[in-house]
Amino acid sequence: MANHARLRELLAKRQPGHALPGDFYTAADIYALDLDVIFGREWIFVGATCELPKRGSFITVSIGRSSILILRDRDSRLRAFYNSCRHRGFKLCEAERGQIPSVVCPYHRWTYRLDGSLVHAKLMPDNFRPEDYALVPVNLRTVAGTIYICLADDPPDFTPYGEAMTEQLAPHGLENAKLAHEDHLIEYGNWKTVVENSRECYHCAGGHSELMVTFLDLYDFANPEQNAMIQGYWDKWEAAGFTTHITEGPHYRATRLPFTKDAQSITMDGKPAVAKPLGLSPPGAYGSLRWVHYPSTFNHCINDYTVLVRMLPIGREETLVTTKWLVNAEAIEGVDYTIDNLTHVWRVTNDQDKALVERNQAGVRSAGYRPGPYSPSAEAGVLKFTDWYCDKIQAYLSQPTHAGG
Ligand code: 3BY
Ligand code: FES
Ligand code: FE
Repeated sequence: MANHARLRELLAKRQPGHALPGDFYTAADIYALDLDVIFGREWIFVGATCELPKRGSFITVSIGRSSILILRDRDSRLRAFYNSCRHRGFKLCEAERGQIPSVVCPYHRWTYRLDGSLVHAKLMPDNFRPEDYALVPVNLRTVAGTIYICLADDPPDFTPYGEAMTEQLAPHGLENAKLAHEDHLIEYGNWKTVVENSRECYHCAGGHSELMVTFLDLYDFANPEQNAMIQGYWDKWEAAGFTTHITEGPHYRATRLPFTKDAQSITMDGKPAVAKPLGLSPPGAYGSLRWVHYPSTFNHCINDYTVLVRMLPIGREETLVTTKWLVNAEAIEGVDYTIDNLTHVWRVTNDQDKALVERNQAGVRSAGYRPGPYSPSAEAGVLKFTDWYCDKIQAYLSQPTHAGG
């Protein structure tokens, strides 16, 4: 585990408004600390409830060193467990998704009900008590069709985010969606390099020509002309019953913003990729709900699809970026949409971001790296994230049990 005196020194060395000292992106002990303090204690976005449509549907996801099994039980309730058998720890489910009537460990066939209780273990002695060997549960919450888990025994309060996003996501129909496509990308950069890259569009003009056909790079909220334009859209949307206020907390933010003129979706031609809308359509004016939840996701709810991007560390300088495209459950592939048209813009954008992240990581690794200042307007989101991260590390160091370390 990280040396606390050194960590305090590193945090103290950080200049306000600047990128983090290099060790935060490269050091093995800080990576281990991140898995514990951030990924072991915060609520982590994992996916959408529509990915588990039936009783027995499951998905698996790795958070740090633990694989987690998320499933829908016989009462249709979503549950999460460590994906580890209570016999000798065998990883129960290898597949990333599927459907099972019960959880059967492939090693010695211990069998669990979908509520995690152990129902069968052969050749065990008479005094063996199955009730002592249920799967180890993991905290799970859902909000408006999205799923979060927390590995901590005493998770942080989910309510403020849950309430805010219940309202913001209400029109977007995520509970009636289906997963149209999922993509995985490994980016060879520290997870914070990946998140920071996702929190700014400072690089968009030069780096994302396909995205910028429809995406408005809005950051200058002191610009009266821009604000009047946005307000025009907000008035129309508000009149149609959509929330337009910005929802913000220390670890999240949701904003409803327009696209470039006349665009209706984030596609190559600005036209909807899906013939059947997902959720309610704002009349006459389109835009997206852009929302972020630290440490693991940013998303866009558009009239015709929602794109969920999940970023999870799999190594010190290795991050798994998973992109999920949700569409109306009734939409038929090949009739109402094609995967290529639906996914093109975000697939090329993700590839471009992978290249940017990897070069950023390469430069940060250099002995000549000196953290520079963020743009106060264009990189406000990056600063918010790194400040949040430093606050979490600082709070950990200030705990009575660690303060002297
Ligand atoms: O991931 C799988 O395919 C395995 C099979 C048995 C339990 N688990 C669902
Ligand atoms: Fe699962 Fe033995 S480890 S049954
Ligand atoms: Fe980008």
